[in-house]
Amino acid sequence: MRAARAAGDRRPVRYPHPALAARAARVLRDNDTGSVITAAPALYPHMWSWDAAFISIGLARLDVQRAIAELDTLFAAQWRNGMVPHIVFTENDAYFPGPDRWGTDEAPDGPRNVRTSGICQPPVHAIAVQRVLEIARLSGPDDRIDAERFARRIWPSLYAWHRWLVEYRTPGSSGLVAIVHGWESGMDNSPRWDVPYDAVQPGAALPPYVRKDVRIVGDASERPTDREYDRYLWLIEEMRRAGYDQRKVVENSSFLVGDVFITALFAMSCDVLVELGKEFGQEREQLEDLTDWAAKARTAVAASCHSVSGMARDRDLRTSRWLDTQTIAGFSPLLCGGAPDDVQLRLLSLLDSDRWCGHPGLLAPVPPSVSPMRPGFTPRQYWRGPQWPVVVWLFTWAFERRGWHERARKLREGGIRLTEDGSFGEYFEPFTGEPLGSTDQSWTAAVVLDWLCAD
Ligand code: 9WN
Repeated sequence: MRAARAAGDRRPVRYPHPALAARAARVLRDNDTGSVITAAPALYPHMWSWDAAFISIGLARLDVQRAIAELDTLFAAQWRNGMVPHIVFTENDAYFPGPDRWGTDEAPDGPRNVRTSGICQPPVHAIAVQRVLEIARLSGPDDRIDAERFARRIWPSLYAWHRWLVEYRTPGSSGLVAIVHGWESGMDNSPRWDVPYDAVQPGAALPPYVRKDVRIVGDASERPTDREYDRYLWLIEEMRRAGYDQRKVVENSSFLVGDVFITALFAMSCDVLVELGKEFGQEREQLEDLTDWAAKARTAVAASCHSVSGMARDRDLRTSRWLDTQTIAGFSPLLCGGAPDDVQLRLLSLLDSDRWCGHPGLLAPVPPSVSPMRPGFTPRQYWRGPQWPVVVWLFTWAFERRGWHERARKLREGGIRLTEDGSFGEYFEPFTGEPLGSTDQSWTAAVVLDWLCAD
């Protein structure tokens, strides 16, 4: 089916849904190296942790075995201490920083047979495993049996990953899961991190480097700045010096921030792991751990809410200061629940208002990464304004789970509206719908496929 030219639309093409689904499937197939689906064809030629989780959900709509293989590949790179690394490197050397810059080969807990980065990304993997299982159950008895075996087999690795986050990444009393690098949040240059990054002072010992991303993305202003990259690389330097010993990393890192969005995802993923664990007969003690971690994470998210706006906040754990920047992460309590009713109502009406999804200029009524009404909103720059389909997917998934079906449906329709130009952009300019960053981004294709198949 061909794309239709839409009269009066700000974009020239809109694909009918069956054609859009076929294109999404083709993106996933084309980005498959045989062993991994790369996050994007040129810009990201490796496996990323949270990308792989979303990709497996889209893959399950096409081929349950392939979805299982993708998650297995990621977890084969899990560190011995439990950490799931943010990048699993392929042989391709078109991405910087590559494995040599990370220097994790000597890390005591690193995996032996594969090269990885030395940090993590948001814990959405349990959510992916459960979703793959749900899809497999609809798909037929063989897929169901395979997915159930897989869920039972991978459960202990998921538990170890969650335990790592509690043991090594929940320092201090805020109860928020902490990150030691903006890349760990997955929202790399979000204004959430501006204040803590100001305190990161790259030393003279920062080895020289040449960025590759800005050569691939034609317009460098869609990417983080060089100033930001200096800081990203300096933090890697600090971790190398700490020998990737997690206690030392957390102790010495000049960037240590309690991430409220990750904390909300962690709470939900713990819930999901409990559900899977009960079904597959995991030990009671571990189920109790997970229930306890979920409750603590929820309490931490609720405690972070601003007394006036209701928005959840990150916390700079180096200075013990709340970070008041209002971004999409402020809606974290709507994902995981746990905030008082009045706060939740305030957040819902804010989300619907013209400051967010109801902004009259938006092409699609889904939340941008930063409110278009805030100073500092930059509609073309990465996590500082554009809309990210994958984040929209998280909201649709969480809202369904909370029983808010009508809200979930509206966001899903908005997500499809945003992406029906068939470009599968990494992120989108909110007013024009122009795809930015990479096109044919695997996780965008995956979430669109999941939305379309759920219709
Ligand atoms: C650094 C792969 C990743 C996503 C992140 C996104 C971007 C990397 C980069 O791409 O980050 O990890 O080089 O910009 O911010 O969320 O996982 O798609």
